[in-house]
Amino acid sequence: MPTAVVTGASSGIGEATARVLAADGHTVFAVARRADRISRLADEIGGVAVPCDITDAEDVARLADRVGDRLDLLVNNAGGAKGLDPVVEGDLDDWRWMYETNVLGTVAVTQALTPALLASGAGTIINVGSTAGRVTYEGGGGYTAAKHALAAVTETLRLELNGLPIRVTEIAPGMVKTEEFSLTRFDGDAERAEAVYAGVDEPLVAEDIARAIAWVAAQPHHVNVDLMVVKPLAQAAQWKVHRRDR
Ligand code: 8X3
Repeated sequence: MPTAVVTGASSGIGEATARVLAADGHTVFAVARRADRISRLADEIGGVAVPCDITDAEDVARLADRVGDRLDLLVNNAGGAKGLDPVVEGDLDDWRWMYETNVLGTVAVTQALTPALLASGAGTIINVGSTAGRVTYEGGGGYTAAKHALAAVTETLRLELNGLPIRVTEIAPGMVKTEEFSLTRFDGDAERAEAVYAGVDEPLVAEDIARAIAWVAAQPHHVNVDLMVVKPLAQAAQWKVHRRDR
């Protein structure tokens, strides 16, 4: 059975991805900080729960030990946004958190698991970026900077791994309505979180991105999908979102 590591598997895109990959025949290592959630998920999908804070070096080393010598697929999904303040008013702790989780955590996990991906002879790394890694928008400074950095890391990795049997993909979702993304951004303010999706017919849901990830992983190994940008029909651009009654 092929094996897959999915970070940020306790909810949203990560959880949905773990489910879809398991249904596609992977043994999934579900990785996140919240042990209770991933252990329930792992029980349901016949996977392995690995409690891990990807920004903690010891946790990441333990993850690599648990995965062992061989890994087919790494989905670096853990990350998120905090705040929607203009750059000149931004909270630097929020910026630090975004860089640590979206960028440095992804790099740490990738470093730790690359030997196992190489050992598979046909490894795949899929980094979950964002449309925020391709454009900028007011208030998005800390998040767009982190996701642009992640896009740069993904592209650099592809260059550096050229000639080795690991392909590297960035999936860049636009507006996805998940349980927690906007709640985290607005520090638990449910009203502000909900307003992001107000009047939008069918924002993407986590399963939409999970299916895209599974499709990329299912291509023959010589097919490297460099970048897949996925937005809801209602979102023509980062800033152009059709909303009912407006
Ligand atoms: C999420 C997309 O529009 O909130 O990655 O930056 S957005």
